[in-house]
Amino acid sequence: MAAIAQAEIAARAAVDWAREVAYDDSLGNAPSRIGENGPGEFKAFPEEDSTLDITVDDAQGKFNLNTLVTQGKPSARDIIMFKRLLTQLKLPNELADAVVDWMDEDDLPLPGGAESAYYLQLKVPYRAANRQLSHLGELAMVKGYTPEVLKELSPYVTVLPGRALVNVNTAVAPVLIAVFNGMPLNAAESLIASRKSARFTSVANLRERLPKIVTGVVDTDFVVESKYFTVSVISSFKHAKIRAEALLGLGEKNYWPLVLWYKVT
Ligand SMILES: [Ca+2]
Repeated sequence: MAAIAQAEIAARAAVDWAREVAYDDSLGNAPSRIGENGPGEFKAFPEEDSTLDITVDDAQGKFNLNTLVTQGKPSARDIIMFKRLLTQLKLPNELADAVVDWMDEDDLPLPGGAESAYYLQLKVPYRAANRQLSHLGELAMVKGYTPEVLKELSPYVTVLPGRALVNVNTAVAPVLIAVFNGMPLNAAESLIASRKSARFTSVANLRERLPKIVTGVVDTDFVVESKYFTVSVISSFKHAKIRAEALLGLGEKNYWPLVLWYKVT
């Protein structure tokens, strides 16, 4: 068999291994292996010259852009959060209007946005999707999302089905500041330090441990556990090497994770 095919089989096996990591994390047993670069123990083929580099990350540590529009309508509260993220990254607020227009069901542009009328005038014309994003790469079609912007933004945003919210146990400081109105950087950092010693077990538990300066917290703005995980794999077999990514979803009742998509990049 060609080495490239072997490398691909190993990458798919690695994604299956990652499903177990995500499942273990959802049960809260054993120390979580999420975010670690692993594994030492897993190898798809016994050959000396095959290697697997697998990272499983919590997808809900990032801001889910699909929360900006729910059932075709803009979600004002989530848009405010996204604008707070843009402000921190020193990116223009109009980017929020543009992606909301891209996803909302109507064809009426917001002040900083764009609808089909704009996209149909481009050299290669197309229409606004007017539905939620299917993957992060789709952003490149939206007004204002240049390669430079995408480079700045990508570490903090994601595209997940429906209303998958930010997990406060894994979100980085800029994402926490986006979620919580009035949270200064030092409060976000102390929250991160606090969860390192003990993760937030419930929304109520987070409320107790939140710095007093943060007010107006709404329980439905965030979660303390995740249903979605990303897997990144670098698989090499002899001279062949491939990179693959996958999204895992646990479903409502924490079933054995499904592979929602898998792609060789
Ligand atoms: Ca629209």
